[in-house]
Amino acid sequence: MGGPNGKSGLRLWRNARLATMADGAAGVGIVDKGAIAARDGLIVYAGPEADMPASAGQGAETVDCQGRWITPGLIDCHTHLVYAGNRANEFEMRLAGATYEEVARAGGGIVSSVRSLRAASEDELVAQTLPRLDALMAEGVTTVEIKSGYGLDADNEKKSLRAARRLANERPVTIRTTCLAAHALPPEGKGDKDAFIDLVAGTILPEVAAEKLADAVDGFCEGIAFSPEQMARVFDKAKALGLPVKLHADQLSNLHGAALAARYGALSADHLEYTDEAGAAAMAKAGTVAGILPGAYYFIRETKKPPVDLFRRHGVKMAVATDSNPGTSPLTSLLLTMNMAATLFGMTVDECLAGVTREAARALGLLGQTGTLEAGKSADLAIWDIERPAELVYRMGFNPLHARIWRGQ
Ligand code: DI6
Ligand code: FE
Repeated sequence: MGGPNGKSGLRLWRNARLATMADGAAGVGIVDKGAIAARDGLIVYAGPEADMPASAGQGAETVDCQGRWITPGLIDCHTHLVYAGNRANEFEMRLAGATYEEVARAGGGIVSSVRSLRAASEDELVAQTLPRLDALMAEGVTTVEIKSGYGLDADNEKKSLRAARRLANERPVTIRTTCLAAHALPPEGKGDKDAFIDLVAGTILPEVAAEKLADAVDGFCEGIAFSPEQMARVFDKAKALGLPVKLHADQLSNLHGAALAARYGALSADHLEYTDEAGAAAMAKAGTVAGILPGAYYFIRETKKPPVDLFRRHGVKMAVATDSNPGTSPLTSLLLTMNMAATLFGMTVDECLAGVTREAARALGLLGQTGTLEAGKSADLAIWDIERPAELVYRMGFNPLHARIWRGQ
């Protein structure tokens, strides 16, 4: 035995049941009497304990999992986790009969979160976001994507992205940041969306890229936000800056956002309630992942469901994420999100589990590093007190996490 975490950095989890989620494995890739060995935070072996090469476990600090299940650490690939304040007041207005649009006209909506975020310091943003991040991590989440989009000017967009990056110093978790400057027109935009897109492409994105604050660029393509032509200008700039793109597409109407995202080789197109067959076919061809977000559908009581069957038929990969945000999805449970994806959209248990592991990693361009239990990947693990993987999707509001491992620790 080495010392804590082994002098050699070797760790071994044995006597476990694995859901490896490996691409191409049947179902969730079950290994009944499994073991995982890691060296310096990377998996060196994941598979049947009986087949493990002796060298993989020699001298390792060993954990007997007593038959517990191990899945890859969960990945929330679409969140707006960094914001200030909340919008519980708007929730009450909507309960009293107001629509999302009426609330926005009364000075609420995204713009109210913009006011709050601009008034908050970077330290305050970090402090206000940590409890939400902790809630996700308490359920075995090891990677979180976080978007800006409540700053809507260069300084405040950069402040949000810096706050998001700082969370990775505060907690053992992988953070990926996305610049969503093209989220809404800020109050000072005075109705001129094209001029704001000039600002996004001409100033905000170049400054964000120069300071390496974002791993990707996102936008909100919708009647109440930006047109496909405006989004294309944002994407052209992102490509020129070497940043991958993704899109909030077809959430409230079909502007053919899915096809637009596919044309730009987007990592993912998300929401997709109104996506048509041509959109699904284009996404399949481009390898663009569908981001399924049942939290927003539930919270704003949408009735149009994303065409999960079309995605299956065309072979579009599906990720599942919380879309955690103060306006349409104040949700910080990826386990409950899986339950919603199954109950509301008819996704299978295997699809839900893949959606918060392998496919979420793919949606972030991180499939080479995490998202499955395979040699060469980061030892990001969730160890569960369950009898079968379906329990992770079946429960509502119960957390069976036993332990969470990030990069072998
Ligand atoms: N789609 C959404 O549902 C959220 N953003 C987006 O692009 C709404 C965010 C909010 O209301 O604060
Ligand atoms: Fe979103």
